Amino acid sequence: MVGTTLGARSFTFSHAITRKPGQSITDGLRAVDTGAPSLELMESHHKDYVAALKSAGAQVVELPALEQFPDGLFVEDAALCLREGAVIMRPGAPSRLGESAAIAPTLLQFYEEVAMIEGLGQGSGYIEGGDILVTEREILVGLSKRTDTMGVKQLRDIVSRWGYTVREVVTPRGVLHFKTDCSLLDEETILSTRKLSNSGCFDGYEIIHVAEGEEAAANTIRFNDLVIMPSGFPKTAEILDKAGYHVREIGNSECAKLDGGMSCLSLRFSRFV
Ligand code: CIR
Repeated sequence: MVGTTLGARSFTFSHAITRKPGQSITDGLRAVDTGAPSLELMESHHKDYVAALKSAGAQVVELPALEQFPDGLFVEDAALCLREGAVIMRPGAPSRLGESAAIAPTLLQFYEEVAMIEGLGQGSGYIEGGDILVTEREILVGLSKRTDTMGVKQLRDIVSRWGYTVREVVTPRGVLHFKTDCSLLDEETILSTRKLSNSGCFDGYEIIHVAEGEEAAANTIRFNDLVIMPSGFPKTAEILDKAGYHVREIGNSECAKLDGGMSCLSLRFSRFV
């Protein structure tokens, strides 16, 4: 397999935080209404997702549902967890702003340093975790409807203290988050849609493209040795398998109705105690 170096900080993790879906998921944000998600089926997929993380070696902190935040299960958008510290995001979706405060107590259990993105007036200073791709050499942040330049600037100011370089890129029009269309597979390799990689933002990396017609397979997670991807994309699963990755497929039909996928459902990080 390509890139199995133990200790790669961009995909070697000890912990994950997840949040259970609640009854209010039917009010979750979505670009296009393709029908109400089933809580029962979503819960079942969520259990499989948590089990996959555990099988990859994660200690999983499973937070209870937050009914006042229908999108609260997409914990990735509320924070960025790095080895040196955590950064609490400031979601660009008004209904999700309060998720930041809700995740803070959990982060404080693990981190001495927890920084915050601040609002800067005139509706600026927004950033969501779904727009942030951490690779071994840099942090890419895609501007989107949820993430603006002032949000990226603040993130850069915070994480540059910890030695990280932030590169501002652009999320394609009509795509919710930067990582809706890409994922890290290893130190050098990105899984991407052609639409995103055509922008040139991954020049210098190895790129594996999702199969044509399987664009929704681009949002996966690499957690230690495992690549967790949504089920229903057999050609992309085969491409990854042939490239030597250990793939686990998880049902995502219900989260997909809310534009959510594998990365959104967890915060992944390392704490060595
Ligand atoms: C939203 O629109 O905010 C949610 N329904 C989906 C969030 C997905 N999060 C992610 O891609 N990181």
